[in-house]
Amino acid sequence: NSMINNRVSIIGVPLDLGADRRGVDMGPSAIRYAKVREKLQELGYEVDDRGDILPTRPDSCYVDGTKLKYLDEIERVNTELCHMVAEEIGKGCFPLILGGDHSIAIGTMSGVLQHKKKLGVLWFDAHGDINTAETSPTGNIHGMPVAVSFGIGHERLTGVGGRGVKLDPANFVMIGIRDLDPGEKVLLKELGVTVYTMHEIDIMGMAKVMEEAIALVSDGTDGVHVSFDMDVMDPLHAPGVGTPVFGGLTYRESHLAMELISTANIVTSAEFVEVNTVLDKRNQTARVAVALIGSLLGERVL
Ligand code: 5AB
Ligand code: MN
Ligand code: MN
Ligand code: MN
Repeated sequence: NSMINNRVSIIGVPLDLGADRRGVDMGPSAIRYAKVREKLQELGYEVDDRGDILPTRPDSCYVDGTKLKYLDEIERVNTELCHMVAEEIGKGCFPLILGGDHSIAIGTMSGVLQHKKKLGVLWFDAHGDINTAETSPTGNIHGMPVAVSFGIGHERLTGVGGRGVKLDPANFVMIGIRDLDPGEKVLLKELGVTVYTMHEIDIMGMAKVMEEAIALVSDGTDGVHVSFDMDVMDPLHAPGVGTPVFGGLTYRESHLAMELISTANIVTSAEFVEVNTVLDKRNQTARVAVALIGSLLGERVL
């Protein structure tokens, strides 16, 4: 794998404020318990576990005037994450971020953008995560990172990592989507984001979907980020998620997607988020995450 260098830096972000629900804060611990470091070492990587970026826990839910929950702390954690991701890439390491709720994608992507000005993104999720304060039914920031990455949303979120460098919707692809809020549908169409919902995956098959998706994110880009929300999988395979939606990816479909990305040699950073240990069964979801990380970074049966 020539695009991926052989050094991986693990960064844990035990943040759950973006989901306004306990449980995903233990995601990084659960994924480490499922032996992510050992898996990467087996694959021949030199692994540096940078530990966790620790959020403080406000004892009451601070709500911004625009109804965003825990804006202060989410901005602070993401700013720190942005710097750390940029630093690791600067050292020549592949950043692997363990969540935590999906609001951490704000920090991850802005950090990667410091180095890769034309970044492609493969967004695996049951949800669109493209709400704004105006369209969000919950005020939860984990439903907003995609909008923020396009420069749309609260200025304290779009400002993480500096204004100006934002993602191009033409190189942003969503896979596995099956639950969108009304405002999200409007924005996705307006921006022209390519969305492979479960319907397209059923009809085309995952191999064809990934062939097209990989072409879109690697066209004229200087890097590709994989953002993997565990709720993209069917709750049967990944029960430990905060917002489960029926009709998701099977174990094999998700692995096939990771294997094809790996074979294409395009990925330059990745994050696995939304593992909720409180709702999980014997750490199953964290173990699935580690298996997927293996496939994404080159593991094969033979
Ligand atoms: B996740 C919902 N659209 O905005 C909202 O898990 C759910 O990161 C967001 O994909 C789910 O609150 C966020 C209803
Ligand atoms: Mn998500
Ligand atoms: Mn989701
Ligand atoms: Mn979720």
